[in-house]
Amino acid sequence: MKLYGFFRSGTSHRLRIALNLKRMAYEQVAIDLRREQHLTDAFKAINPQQLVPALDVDTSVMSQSPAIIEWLEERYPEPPLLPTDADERAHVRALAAIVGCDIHPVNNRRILEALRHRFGADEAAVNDWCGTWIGAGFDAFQSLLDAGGRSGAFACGDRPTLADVYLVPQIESARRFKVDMGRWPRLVAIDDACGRLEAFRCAAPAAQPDAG
Ligand SMILES: N[C@@H](CCC(=O)N[C@@H](CS)C(=O)NCC(=O)O)C(=O)O
Repeated sequence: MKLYGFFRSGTSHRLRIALNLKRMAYEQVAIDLRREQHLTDAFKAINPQQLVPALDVDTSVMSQSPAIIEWLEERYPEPPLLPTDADERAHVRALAAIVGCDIHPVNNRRILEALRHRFGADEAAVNDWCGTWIGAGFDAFQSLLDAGGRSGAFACGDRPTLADVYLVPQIESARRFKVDMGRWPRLVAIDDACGRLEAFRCAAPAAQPDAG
């Protein structure tokens, strides 16, 4: 497998975590978003949407991290990233969707570039924008955890699920945008628990060959 990604991209980060948890071997191809390598014709031929990540699995090139992660779960069910119970699966998917559908898209690079160049936002305004949507999403994430009354070190029980796969990169990004994580102690505790697992540590942006 060949993963086209960028060390600091949250969606690449979440896919690396999922691949590592599934113990998949993969080669990495760095697409430097700072140098707009994703906007080249060469990368457009790989992913017409010109976003990372993309995963070349020999028979096809897949895009959209949620679709790729669900494919991984179906194709390589062990270890599972979703609970067996349907209600629990819905809970885990809801937590993942808070990040994947409601936080990440509005804080993506191209949105922030539009805020800067079309609407004159400076870095303080950009951080404020990101903090607003991260805060709203993390409030909901933590409320859902508190309301669920589930125990365990991870978002849903004693082993990582999709909810953790999505949460950890979003916390990494929140810290980059200088969001004070003090408001969400439970999320910080989950991040710490994930950080004790090699699959998460090896997926961290700082651990990638293109980090810098
Ligand atoms: N929904 C897509 C989003 C992919 C995405 O937006 N990736 C970001 C990096 S985290 C990107 O390539 N951004 C380039 C840009 O915004 O210019 C997924 O989950 O794969």
